[in-house]
Amino acid sequence: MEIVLATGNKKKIEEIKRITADLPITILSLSDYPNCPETVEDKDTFEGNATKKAVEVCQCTGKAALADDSGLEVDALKGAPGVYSARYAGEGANDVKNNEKLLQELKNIPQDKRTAQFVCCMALALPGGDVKTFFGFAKGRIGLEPKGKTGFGYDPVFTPDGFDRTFAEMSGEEKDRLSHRGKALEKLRNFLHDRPHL
Ligand code: ITT
Repeated sequence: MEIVLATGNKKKIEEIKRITADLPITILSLSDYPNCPETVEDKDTFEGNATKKAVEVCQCTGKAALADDSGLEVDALKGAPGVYSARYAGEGANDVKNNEKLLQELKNIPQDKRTAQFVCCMALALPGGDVKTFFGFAKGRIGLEPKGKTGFGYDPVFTPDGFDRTFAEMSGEEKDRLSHRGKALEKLRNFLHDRPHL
């Protein structure tokens, strides 16, 4: 089965390819379809944005499309940055600026109140019109300073529950076993396993 990955985020592509390497699917990327327009992410839920991205790419390519909408929900910030995680620091935001803003917002919050979770919604849109969504969550806490060099996004400030290292201090494979994306893709794996002829 061929699936087009409906994401422009190279780090997500790397993780999704690594986690699905043993599945009987061929992953195509948007660079194979340069005429597909970029989806405007204007929904206020992960599921809404993931579904919109997957459906638009499925319609444009005529092939099954898999989208990932994900982000970080911080309890002390009432769930922010949430669906706005990629652009938290505003126009021209990047990972360093987003992490700086997050640490600044949390500067008066004590360690035991810095709880957070990563959320990932993967949406699989099929050419017949069906859309399936799969969620994954990773609970943890936000540190006082960035640590580690691997991964992307908020990985240097996020330590998963039960560990004393950030995602950015772990190998990719270790992060995959614990991460929101790894868990959502585990559900996709089971879905595809039960439907070998999709
Ligand atoms: P696409 O929409 O093209 O897939 P994007 O980067 O804009 O790429 P999102 O809108 O889903 O993707 O935003 C996800 C943001 O959430 C991402 O840019 C990071 O800031 C954060 N994020 C998601 N998963 C993460 C992870 O595994 N580790 C660290 N940060 C993550």
